[in-house]
Amino acid sequence: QEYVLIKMEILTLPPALQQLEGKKVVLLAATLRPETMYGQTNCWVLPHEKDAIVGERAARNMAFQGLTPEFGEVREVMRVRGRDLVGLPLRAPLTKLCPIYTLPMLTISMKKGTGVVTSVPSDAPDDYQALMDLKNKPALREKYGVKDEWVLPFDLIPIIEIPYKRDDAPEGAEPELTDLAAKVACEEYKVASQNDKEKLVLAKAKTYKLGFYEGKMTIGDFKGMPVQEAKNRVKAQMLEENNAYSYAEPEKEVMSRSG
Ligand code: ZZB
Repeated sequence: QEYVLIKMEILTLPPALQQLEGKKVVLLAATLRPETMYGQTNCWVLPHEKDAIVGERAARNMAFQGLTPEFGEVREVMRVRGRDLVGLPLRAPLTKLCPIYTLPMLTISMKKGTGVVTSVPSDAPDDYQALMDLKNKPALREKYGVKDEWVLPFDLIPIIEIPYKRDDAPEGAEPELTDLAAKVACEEYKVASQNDKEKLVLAKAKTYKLGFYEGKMTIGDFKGMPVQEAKNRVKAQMLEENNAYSYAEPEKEVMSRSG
């Protein structure tokens, strides 16, 4: 899997990261959709007590791709819990919003990417639903210590226009144009919470496919361009401006002997 790791700079360090005071500290979020970074509204971390935030697996993979100071070596500075990272103000590339905040998402996999996930609720159904859960459920915000102002003012940013056809549309019907494909897909598949795994798989497959093959950028330097072309251009631009790294990951964990 060929990911882009985007740098999300922490603007104010939380107590848990005080020992890094004076340094520039970034969260690295793995994305397969660099062209959607214009639509970021927040960042996700897994808040459960038991999880360290940067997967050791990801750190080891990075070390073997020249992303650490010494090839193949990971130096652990400290461990942080996802919970301690909720509510960080971040500056992320390309989105017009600054700061955006880290929020809890309960379905993050620590076996994929870095465990930090950037959120594009206009085009990623998981992000859309997790954001709606937080917006609509004060009890959920309270449970994870999420302040209203980290969530409620943040609206979807339209970035890609897609001709969307519902599965049950009559043969030959015109597709409806949408620039909020994730919302439309969550509605089509009746997703009610971020834990609706099966429905979200369908919604995600559909938005991935439509977005990639038929989407057109409506924002940014590559406005008007098909997503397929814009993707590598946006990626190259972020790499050039030192806002991102290229990062590959084996589909299966082939590097681990024990697994
Ligand atoms: C921004 C984005 C915009 C994404 C979009 C998707 C979409 P995949 O295909 O299953 O490998 N992601 C990254 N790491 C994790 C993780 N550890 N746990 C859960 N989700 C993670 O999924 C890769 C995508 O899942 C990544 O690309 C990231 O979200 C998220 F419009 O980044 B993406 C239709 C999807 N659209």
